[in-house]
Amino acid sequence: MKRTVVQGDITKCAVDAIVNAANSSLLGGGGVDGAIHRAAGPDLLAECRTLNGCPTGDAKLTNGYRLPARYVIHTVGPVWRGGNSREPELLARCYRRVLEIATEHRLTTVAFPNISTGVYGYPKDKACAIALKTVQEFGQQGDTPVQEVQFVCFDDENYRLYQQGLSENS
Ligand code: AR6
Repeated sequence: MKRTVVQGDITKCAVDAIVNAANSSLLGGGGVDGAIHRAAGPDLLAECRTLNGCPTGDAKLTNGYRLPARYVIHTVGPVWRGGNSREPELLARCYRRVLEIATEHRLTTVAFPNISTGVYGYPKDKACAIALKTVQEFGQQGDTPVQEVQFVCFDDENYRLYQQGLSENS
């Protein structure tokens, strides 16, 4: 499985699925969640209303509607509470659950934002290390149709961290 880093707006990514850093209501919010709902249009919210929310560390798939991506996989990252509230485990679970769902749907390309590193306050360096490691380990387990995972970094700090992390360990 190839891992790549790009800087930019995830709503522009023409991949099989983009990942949304949502909250447990799945009914929209700010940050990347707001951007995805604005770009996808109101049908996305209508489908999200049928899902009955999503627990932290889990994920659910919808259509992409007006997005260039075919699907959106909504996941709910942990709120950073200092690091002793199972945040690392829950963040890793988000990445794994998304890739399990992508695998079930036979998807080939998936683009992730930097889950939990905005409003939810997860330290960017720690979140980056978990994202890279969890995706790498999933790929090594074999048996997935997912060929490429893109880490879509919006801010410069995340972009730097992911470039550095991938160059050190690829
Ligand atoms: N494309 C890619 N990344 C983006 C974009 C974009 N268009 N916009 C922001 N980011 P956040 P969280 C980056 O706050 O921390 C929402 O209100 C941003 O730079 O969107 O998981 C939800 O409804 C940051 O690195 O998500 C939840 O209530 C990353 O996306 C809550 O925020 C994540 O920042 C979730 O908080």
